[in-house]
Amino acid sequence: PLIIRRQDYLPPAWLVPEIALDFALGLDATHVTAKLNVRRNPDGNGASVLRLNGDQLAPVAVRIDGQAVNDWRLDGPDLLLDLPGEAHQVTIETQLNPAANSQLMGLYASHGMLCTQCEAEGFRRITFFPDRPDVLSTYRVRMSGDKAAFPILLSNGNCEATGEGPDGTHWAEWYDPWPKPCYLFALVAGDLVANHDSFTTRSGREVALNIWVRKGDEGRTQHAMDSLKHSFRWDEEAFGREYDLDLFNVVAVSDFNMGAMENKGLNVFNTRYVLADPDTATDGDYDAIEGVIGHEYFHNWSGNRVTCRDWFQLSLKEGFTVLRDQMFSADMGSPAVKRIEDVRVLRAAQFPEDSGPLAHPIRPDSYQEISNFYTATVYNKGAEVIRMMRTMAGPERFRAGTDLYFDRHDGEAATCEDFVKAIEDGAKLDLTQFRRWYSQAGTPQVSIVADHRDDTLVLNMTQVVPATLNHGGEGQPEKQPVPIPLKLALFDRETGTHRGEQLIVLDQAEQRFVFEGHSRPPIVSINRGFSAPVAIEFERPAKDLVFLAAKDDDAFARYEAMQSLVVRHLIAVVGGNLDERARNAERGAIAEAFGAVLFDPTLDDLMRGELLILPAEGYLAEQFLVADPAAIHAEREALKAWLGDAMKDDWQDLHDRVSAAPYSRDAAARGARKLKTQALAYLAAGAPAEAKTRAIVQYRKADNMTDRQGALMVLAGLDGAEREEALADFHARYAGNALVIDKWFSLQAGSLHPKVLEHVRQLAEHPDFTMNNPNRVRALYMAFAVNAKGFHAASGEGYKIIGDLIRRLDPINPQTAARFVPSLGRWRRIEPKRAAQMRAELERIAAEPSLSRDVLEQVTKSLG
Ligand code: HT7
Ligand code: ZN
Repeated sequence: PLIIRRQDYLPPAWLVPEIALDFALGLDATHVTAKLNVRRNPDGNGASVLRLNGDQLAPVAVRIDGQAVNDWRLDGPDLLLDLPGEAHQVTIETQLNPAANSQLMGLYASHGMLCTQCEAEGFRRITFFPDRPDVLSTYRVRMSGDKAAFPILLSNGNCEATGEGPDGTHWAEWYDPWPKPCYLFALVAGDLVANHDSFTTRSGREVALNIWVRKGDEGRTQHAMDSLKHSFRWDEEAFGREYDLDLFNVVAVSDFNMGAMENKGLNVFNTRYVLADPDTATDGDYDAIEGVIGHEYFHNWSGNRVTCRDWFQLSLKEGFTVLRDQMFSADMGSPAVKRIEDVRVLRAAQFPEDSGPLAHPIRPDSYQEISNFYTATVYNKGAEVIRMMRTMAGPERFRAGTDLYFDRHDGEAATCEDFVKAIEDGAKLDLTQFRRWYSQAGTPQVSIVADHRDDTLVLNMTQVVPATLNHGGEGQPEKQPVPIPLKLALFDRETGTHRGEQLIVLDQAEQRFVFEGHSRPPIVSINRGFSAPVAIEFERPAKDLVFLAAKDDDAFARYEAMQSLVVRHLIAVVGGNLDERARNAERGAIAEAFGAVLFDPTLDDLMRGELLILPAEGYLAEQFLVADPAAIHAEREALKAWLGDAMKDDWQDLHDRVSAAPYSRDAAARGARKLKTQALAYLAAGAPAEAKTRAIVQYRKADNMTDRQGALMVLAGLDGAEREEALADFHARYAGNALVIDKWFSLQAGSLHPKVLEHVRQLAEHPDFTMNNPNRVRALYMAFAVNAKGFHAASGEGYKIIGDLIRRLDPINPQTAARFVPSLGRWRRIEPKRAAQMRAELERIAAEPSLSRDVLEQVTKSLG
């Protein structure tokens, strides 16, 4: 396979300052004429050959400076032209079949509309072009098509002219004055309606805002519109960034490979991150919409105005933009709850990546297929790395750094190094050693031993960044220490107070931190706010954790103490290291901490809900070198059942209290809904009959999707006619609403029901299931792949289901297929019997005669 390496970067030989595109649109035949004004790059290698990337394209016609030529040649998928002069006009015609494009990259059809997805390398499926992010052009786009089929014609920038054509056709011409890489090009044509609004920027520019959806969906766009306006305002206030066109369009598409796409002035969204109303969207859906709308909008500066030099720099825009969307959501809601949720995502998705065969630094060194690098490492760890810079600099100095970055690199294709240097210069921070965070994969493991003598506390710390062998790739066997900023507070165990938060930076392999003036051994609250994305090992008495869980004034630290209490208990029981008495004592300590949380009047319900969540099975598995997923599942469920039974009255009281709250979108009502389903879930584990009765009532009375889905989730895991009735009712009630039917698939595939494997097989045959819609595929199979009970079934059947899916989906949508490989790729960290079954499944995939580059890369690296 061809391996692309970061070190091999060369500037482009030719630049394309302008491109004019003409689209004669049709669902199964679209004709594209591209006129490229090209000129030799003074910083290039001087070659006279112009390489234009293509992917499954054949040129219909090629002209140079208006003259037809036929001495062009193909090099694999690419078109090569010899150009004698300094500057030329190159015209290329191509013919596409959007309806046949099941990969959803390039120009494709979705429910009668046409739309594009060009990041990372989709533009080369539309026309031949130097498809790399350091070639920036202004775009003039003309499109024509049947007016009845495509009444709305959109592209980037501003619409400059429209008109009627022959035979019921019409046309529109768009011009985007901001030079951009081709991955930010977009076109949409379809029968759409909009929610129209406007926003006035701080300098007085009036921006028209439109959210385009299919007819009938317009009533579900208001939350997205509100989120968009909040995003515009927030970026002005938090980062000094103003919008730079008179128009901002968002289009919702139901067939989409990812969440959304930040095309300049024309964001294209998965419907999932646009459409919401209380009857069909959960509180989680509302939050996700706000976050993704913000994320794509913030890319206008972090990604579009300053873009990436090459795809190795992806975290430059993605890590930074994730940090920006996290800060935005924190400011719009509860910062404490948002931080906990973000850490939970990091631990569930990124920590396993960092310790598995696909580990890579946030700035990777090589790739075969760039789509495989849109990862939790590049996005979420990338955000954590920039967050650490902010923690070390403080908010004001960090802002000076980002101001300098935007000023210095506006209009450029920049690198991660450019970003670090700008923060270094603007925030006045020495980041020499910190740069290792960009080049080393793996989650640093910090060990802490506390030693208290006289009135002095010494924290002896070590850090190890584990070797990441990246089987099949070059790997990183040896690592250097990284600077780890740790926020810390020392609580006096008698007064229950501390003298203020401090920031220490662990930057050696071994280091001592001395704290004087503590006559009693203090209780150490460390990595407050999750100030560094590391794993911490710190042996301490359960009573210290119970104290922190009940009293820490840092919300994240409180959550962390709760998690640690449960994690260490479950590690011990799974390892068979606790006798009955010790187990009961530990369960008692956990119940005590749960009680403190349940009855703490200072907590709001949203935060209370966070503190009552048990650590995820995936995160527990991470704590073992080799994990037994069945044992982890069984013990976690046993603890849940014990808590459900031992605290039955408390859960019932809680369920009664929160059920009385009327529906509203305010924080108190959202907190009540979160606790409602949590109480049900604990009851379902410990007192199933009681849970069933309550779940049926909750389902029937529900006036919103959060309650209805929560109740159905509990029922879907229990046996009996009520389960079938509720599922049938849900399906009938929401027939035709794709996003809600997705939930119906997910609830069953993710359920604790003993027949989940059989259910998943049946659901794959359901008339509503299709391999051509990524949302539907993910709804069924992602929900299943993270359902440890089903996926890790002792028979190996769960692995086979995912293996079969990958093989069947690969020819249809390789990008989506490849996203399922990591679940099988974790076999080295699973007990031997299951590991062999997982590996065999990977081998079965590898034996397929014509795998996509996407799946092949992930499978070969996973087999190692
Ligand atoms: N920047 C966008 C990435 C994206 C994408 C990448 C590969 C294939 C399809 C895709 N759709 C969107 C999304 C974002 O991070 O904002
Ligand atoms: Zn992004």
